[in-house]
Order: sequence, then structure tokens, then C-alpha cells
Amino acid sequence: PQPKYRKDYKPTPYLIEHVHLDFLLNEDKSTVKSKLHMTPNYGDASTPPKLELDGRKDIDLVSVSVNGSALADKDYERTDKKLSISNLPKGSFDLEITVGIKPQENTSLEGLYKSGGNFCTQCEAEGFRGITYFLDRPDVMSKYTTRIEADAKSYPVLLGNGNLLEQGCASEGRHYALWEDPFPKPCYLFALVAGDLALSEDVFKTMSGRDVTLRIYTEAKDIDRVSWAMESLKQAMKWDEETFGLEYDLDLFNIVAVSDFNMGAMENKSLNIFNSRLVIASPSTSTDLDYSRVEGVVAHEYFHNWTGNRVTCRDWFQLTLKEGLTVFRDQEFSSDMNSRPVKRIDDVSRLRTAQFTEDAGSMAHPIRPDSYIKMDNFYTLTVYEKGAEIVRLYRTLLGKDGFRKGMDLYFKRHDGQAVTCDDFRNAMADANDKDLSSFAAWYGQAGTPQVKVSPSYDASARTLTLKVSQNIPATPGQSQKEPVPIPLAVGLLAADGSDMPLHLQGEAGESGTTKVLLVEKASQEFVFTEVAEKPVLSALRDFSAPVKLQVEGQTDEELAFLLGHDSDPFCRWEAGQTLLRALLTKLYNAAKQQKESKLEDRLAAAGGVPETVSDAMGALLTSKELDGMFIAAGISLPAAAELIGSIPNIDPLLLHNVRKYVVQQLAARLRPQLEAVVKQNESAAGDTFVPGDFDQAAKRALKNKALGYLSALDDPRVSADLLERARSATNMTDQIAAVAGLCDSDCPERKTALEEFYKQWKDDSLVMLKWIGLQAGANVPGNLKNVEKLMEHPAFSITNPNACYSLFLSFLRSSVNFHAADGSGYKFIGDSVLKVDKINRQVAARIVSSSAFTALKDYDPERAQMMREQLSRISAENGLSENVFEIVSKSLE
Ligand code: DPP
Ligand code: ZN
Repeated sequence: PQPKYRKDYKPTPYLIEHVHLDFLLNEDKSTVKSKLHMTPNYGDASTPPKLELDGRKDIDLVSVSVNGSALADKDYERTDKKLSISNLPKGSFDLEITVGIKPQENTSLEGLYKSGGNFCTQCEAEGFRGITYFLDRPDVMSKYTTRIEADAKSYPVLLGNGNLLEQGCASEGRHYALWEDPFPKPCYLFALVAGDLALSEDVFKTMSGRDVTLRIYTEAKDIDRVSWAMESLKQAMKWDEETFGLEYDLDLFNIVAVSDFNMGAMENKSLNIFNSRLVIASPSTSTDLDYSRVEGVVAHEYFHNWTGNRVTCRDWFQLTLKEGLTVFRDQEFSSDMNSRPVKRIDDVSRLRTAQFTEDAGSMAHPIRPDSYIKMDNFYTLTVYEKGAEIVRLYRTLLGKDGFRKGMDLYFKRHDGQAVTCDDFRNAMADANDKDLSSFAAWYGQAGTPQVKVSPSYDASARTLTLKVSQNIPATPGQSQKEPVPIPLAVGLLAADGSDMPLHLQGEAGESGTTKVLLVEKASQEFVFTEVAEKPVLSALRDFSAPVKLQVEGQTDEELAFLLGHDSDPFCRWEAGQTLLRALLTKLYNAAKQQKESKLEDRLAAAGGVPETVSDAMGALLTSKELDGMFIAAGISLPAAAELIGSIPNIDPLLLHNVRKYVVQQLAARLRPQLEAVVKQNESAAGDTFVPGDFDQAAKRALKNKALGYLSALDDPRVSADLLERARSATNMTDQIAAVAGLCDSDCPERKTALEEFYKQWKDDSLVMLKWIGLQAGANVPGNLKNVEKLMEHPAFSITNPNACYSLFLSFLRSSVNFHAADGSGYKFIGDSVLKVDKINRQVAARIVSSSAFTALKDYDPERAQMMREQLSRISAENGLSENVFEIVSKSLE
């Protein structure tokens, strides 16, 4: 397979002004007739160039005509991926194409396919070419009308983009609907649904007083569980009006939930299609985390209506233009709806555990990639989450109002266009009269910048000097890096814990208590004056840039002090995490040194868990001033993924055991406080679960975090208590936490809890995903056998992406079993990738790209070699998809 390069972008020689699609949906073969009004875009060339339409080899071409005349054989040519038409007339013309397709056989879930007996579509990024031959690229924007015809009994609901123009009966028990979308759009935003679906309806009055009908469609059994999604949609619509002045532009907005879906959800114009797990929610079946995901994703897809649909991407290399921006918008929305500090901590954790790993591995790429083989492989944490952090940089530098001015100008200039990341940056710059050209480096370079800050205090001059340096590690294909502009927000704490007023040398006046320093060079110095006493530095406040920070000379006592006092909640949390990371690293290295004695003895000899750490955690745990959600995040150990990569040649099993030791030590030492916290945060009998109630959710989070610690004690009383909790829980958050607490230990309660959970929920496929995930991710040794058995269980279906994600991605997180020393876990994943690839290439690619195979250089040589063997075996497979090929071949380089 050949990569595509960003530098090769050329405008298309033809545009499509209007598209009419006619779908005749059937059980065996469906027909798609398209009428395209084509217009030239090739300037004044004397002969019209060839028209090259994208397609797929499983499309059955029935007929092609230009201006009503069927094409002669010599005028067109077909390959597996293209339909090329030559000898075209000058000027505009009408092209009619009729094809046959078999949606019921489409297991890739790209293009038109069937889920749960219903027809639905997924066209982003390049799925439309599986429906018919087309200019399948986002800079071709057209107005669409769509006629859908199907059997009236089996498919009573027929949905398309835009407004319903007409519906009625067709012959032989069939019916049809005709939809028109007045807004020009690229084909990746096309959608169609035909099915037997239940509906929930509401209405939203926009800021200009228009009524918008809101509809959510699901299978009948789920329709009473969509009120949270509906509520979230209305909140998102209101928030976008208030925050950005953006109003919805049609009178109808539909969401359809389907159970077989590769992604989370899709922002098709006025017809969002969602993975059902991101729409359906009820207290007894969904956790607080599920609720917040539904809220965030419903908002995300809605926000795309402006950032993505009205203004779209010129080419797929620009994906972060819409995704980074829309993630930023959904993060801000969720912050406003819930706790801003907790949201920030969650987002940063995710970025650090998953995106930093990606940015250091074989698939590392800039937020605007330079090349790809399969675009589907670039819907990544880098494009999304790091992309959102880069958007946040503008907000940090320009302020809320400056950012809003930039957004306003962006829409004023580019509404209805397909544009680039540079256009966005230019709008931000021009609206604020600022030169932001140096920010281009963030779009072009992969890798996480490492920032070192060395503070030195001069008591006689009363100055604090910060030496700041940055370095971006080499990534595949990019050995040399330029410095990037890094807004570094800092504060200084006095001995009493208060923020000191800041005076930056060279700037007049005071700068409040948080100063954003702009670090633009490889190394730079900043001097604060009038610093009355030796301060404790609070750096990278609110995680002001996606970098790895190291503060030179910072002591454990200073970290504990920041954890106790910093006015910046992010830095407060981060101080605790830094303490814990340092402890884990120290203990790991000690354990690695001498292998003769028992691990526990080695760790104890290395100092075990010092009191500075357990006291700091104890103080946090019992804090009266902080909310439970924040405390739960604060006492969580940094994920293994945060350490892998920073410790060379890591033995993941040893790291797992070191983490377990630290958890056990903390649990044993803080047991009375943990038990008290559980009691204090117990929900009272008869309490009703209120979705979106932060206080309730915070109590559950803290209680369940404490129970998680206690479960590490391997105490039969704790196991009995957890089983009892699993049985008596009145909501899924508590129930799943109790079962999860039993999953990593080999106690008898584990088996009972899992069996009972199954009996209770076996008819609910969404809850069964949790049941699969809990077992697949368990760290009990020898669990692979059970996971293999799970693949045969009726609750698992290999054709369902959610089931695959629950099983395989959870298994990847089990250090004990995925990283088993005999390589059995690696082989299992190798086998599974090959099996899934034959069914669904996107899911297979997601499994490999989420695995340690893409970061094998970080692991001990024996494991790295075994991972390499699996990669070679996968790459040697006949008929391997381009998706998996791209990841595997890059990982083998
Ligand atoms: N549906 C995916 C998202 O919204 C891709 N656009 O992020
Ligand atoms: Zn998106």
C-alpha cells in the first residue's frame, strides 16, 4: 500500500454542486442511483481532464451515463479503487451512476451496513466510496437530496440528512421518504437510517426563538433510557449559544443509537448516529462515568454542527481542525456542567497515560500528520486530545474574550468552506492582532516536549530566577526538532501557603498571582522581583501546555506542601502524583537491582512507603474542604502507563507488583481513615440516584476509591463486604465497583459475584460489556484461559465492536496476563488481531494500536522480542488489511 502525503494536496478538477441519491433497500441486493451535477474546477484547460471517482471493489457497477447517454466502454475504466471517466464534455454536466451493494454482508461497518436488523451508515472518513462511486474527499461540498425506499413493515422509520420533504407508499408493501439538506456538505457527513425504531421527542427553543424538534431513536427496549442524552443535548445547545453565540440551523435534530458501531458517535448533518453505549443510560445500568461520557459525547457531536460541518476540513490531514477544536469545546462544556478541576484532572490523566504513550511510540505523529496509509488509523489521541490542548493554548494566551473574537472571525471568514489548521490559527491571530506563526511548530512536530525548570532564589536581591529549557525527543521520521511556544503558567507560594503577588522583571506592575510565561526558545530565563521570602514554585498551573515538566531540586516536602496548599487545583493534584511517581520509580529500581530476596523484603529494605507520602495521602483522604471526586483522583496511583517509557527496558510485571505493594502499604496504614470515609460517604437507604448530581457522584467516587484500596488487603472480611455490596447496590456505579474490587483476587467471592452479576444482567447487552471487560482485564494469574472461554460465551460477539473493545482492550490492560512472561498474552492478541481483521479492519487496527506492540522498545529485551515475533507473524498474513498493515509495519521499523 502507498501512503498519501499532505504535501501532495491538489484541488479537485471537478466539484459536485448537487447530489441526488436514490436508495432501494432490500434484504439481498440494494440499489443506489446517484445523479450528480458536476461542475468544472480545472480552470481554462482546453480539454476536460479525466474524472477519477473513488469506489470499492465490492460495488457492482450497473450503469453510468453522462447527460443522459450511457457511457461507451472506451470512456471509462475501473480498478479496485477507482472509476475513471474520460472524454467528458466542457462545462458542467450531469453524471448518473447506478450500483448494487450488499449492506447485509458488510462487516467492516464502513459505508452502508446493517446493525440489529436496521440499515445505517458510517461514512467518515472514507466510507462513502463503499456506497457508490464518488469524489470522496472533504473539500467537495454539495447539496444533497436523498430518497430512501424500503419495506414498510420491517423498516417503518426512514431517516436522512436535513428536512423531510415527502413520504408515502411505494409498490408491494414498500414506502419511501425524501429528505433534503439545504447546507452543502462533504460526503463524509452523509447519513441514512432505515429501521424499526422507537422514538423519544422533545423541543428546544433557540436564542432567536425558533423551535427545534429533537428526536432520539433506539430499539424499542431501550427507549426509556434516553432522557439523560436528551437533557445533555438541550444543555449543549444552550451552552453553545451562550458561550460562542452559535445557534442550531435546522428545525430538526435526530440522534439514532445503533449497537454495532466502530467509533463512539458520528456528527452527520442533523442525523447523528451513535454507538448505543453513548446514548442509553439509567441508574441501575450505567455508572457515573457512563453518564458523564454520554453528556460529553452528545455535546461533542452537537458542537460539530459548527466546528466540522458548517466549517469543515480541506483534507484529512487537517482532521484536528475539527476534532481538536470540538474536543476542546466539549471539555469546556463538561467543565461548566460539573467540576472544572476534576474535569481538567481527568483529561490530563488520559492525555498522559494514553496520548503521551502514543507520541513516544511507533505511531507517533504530529496533530496534523504528514502522511497516512489509512486515514482511519489517525483518529487518534494525538489528533483529538493533544489537538484540544493546542486549541487551549490560544485560549490561555488570548484569554476568554480574545479566544471568542478569534472564533467569531473564523466563522465569519470560513462558514461554508473546507479549510486548514492554518486558517484557524490565522483567524485567532488576526482577530487579536497577534503573531501566532510560531505555533505552526505544534502542528508539524510529534513528540511530547520535556520542560525543565530550575528555580533559584536570591535573598539579598529578593529575586527568583527561573531557568527554563525545553527538548522534544526524536520520533519516527523526525530526528531534529525546533522549540515550540509553551505557555507556562506559574505561581509562587509563601511559607503560609498563600499565593505571593508576582512582579516579572521587564514588565510594569503586578501580574496577579498566576503568570503565564511564554517559553519560545530552547532555553530561557525569567526573573521575578520583589519576592519577599523564598517561595515554593507552583508550575504548569492548570496544565497550561501538553508537556512533561521537571522542576529541578524539588523536594518531597515541597511536594507535600503544594499538595496541601496550592490554590491551583491541578497543581495540587499533580504534586501528589509527582510524589507517587517518584516513589514508584525509586521502589521499582530498587526491586530491579537485587533479585535474590522476596520482593516485599527488597521494597521494605529500599525504604518502603515513607511517611511523607502516607501522611500526605492520609491528609488528602480526610480533607473536609475538598470534594470527594477530587480526593479520589488525588489518592489514585499514577497509571503504569505514566511510568513506562520513563524507566528504560521496563519489566511490566515487576512494575505491577511494585504498584500493588504501594497500594497495600497505603491501605494497611490508612485503614481506619479509609473505613471511616466509606461510612461517611455511604448513600442513605432510600436515596434516589439523581443523574448529573455532582455531590452524589463525588460521594460514590470517594467511597468506591476507598473500597478499592481496602480490597487490596486480601482480607476475607473485605471480600465478604464487597460481595454483599455487589448484591445490595441500588445503582451500577456502586455495583460495578464492588464486583471490580473482587476481580483481581482469587477469593471465592469473586466467582460468586461474577455469576450473580451475569444472572442479573444477562439480557442487557450494554451491561454485559462491563461484565466482559471486568473479567478480561483481571490480574489473576493464568486468566488467559478464562478470557479465551469468554470469546465462546453468548455474551460475546466478535462482529460487535463494543464486545471486541471490552474483551481485547481490557485484556491489554492486564499486566499480569497480557505481559505474561511466557508470551502467551502476546500470542493471544496476535491471533485475535488476525481473526478480527477478517471481519472488521478498523477494530483490528484499534486493538494493535492500543497494544504495547507499538511501544515495544520500552520493554525488557525478552518481551520486546516476543512482541516483535507477533508483529512479524501478523504482517506475514495473506490479505491483511491496509489498516493493520500500516500499524504493524511502522512498529517493526
Ligand atoms: N464521529 C467522530 C467524532 O465525532 C469522528 N468525527 O469524533
Ligand atoms: Zn469529533
